[in-house]
Amino acid sequence: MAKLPIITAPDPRLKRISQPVDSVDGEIRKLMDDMLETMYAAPGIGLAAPQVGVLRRVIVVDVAREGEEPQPLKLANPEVLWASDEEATFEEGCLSLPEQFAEVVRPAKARIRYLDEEDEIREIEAEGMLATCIQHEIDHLDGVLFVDHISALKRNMILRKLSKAKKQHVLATA
Ligand code: GNR
Ligand code: NI
Repeated sequence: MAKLPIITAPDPRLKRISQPVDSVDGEIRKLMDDMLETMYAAPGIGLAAPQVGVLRRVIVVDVAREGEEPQPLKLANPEVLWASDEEATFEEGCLSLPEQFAEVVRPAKARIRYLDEEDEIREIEAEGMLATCIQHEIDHLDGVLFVDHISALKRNMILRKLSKAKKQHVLATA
């Protein structure tokens, strides 16, 4: 396993559409394992392949709390088959938007179809934090960040802050 560097905004790779995998083979399984290691180290509750610079439709998620049994999920080509009319609001963060948080409204429940690490088609119905996290990760595969779901005012505040921080970092490390 290997820990991979996480891309932060602004970066054009975070706005691209990721390509489906043909099948979950050894290479994709290694990517899933490296992404889980990267996610746990961050720490985070989800990670999408484009966040580590790989534009493929692969995500990993584990919403188990500290002290609970880990519940790692590895999903390739995840698709929302159904989303509830009922909505839920969670305070979201993103490893690609470090230290930035905002309340985001999304469908409270969703039925997801995906390929598991054995290349088998599976479906799960998610609710609560798991539903929010999976939707957040699928958004990444379509170049969408949580700030795209909030007001332009809040979005621009966050994106300007990150842009400034990156420029400062470049200057400080030049
Ligand atoms: O670690 C993460 N926490 C989180 C909190 C609320 C809603 C979504 C998330 S996902 C985020 C990790 C991440 O950036 N995944 O893409
Ligand atoms: Ni994210």
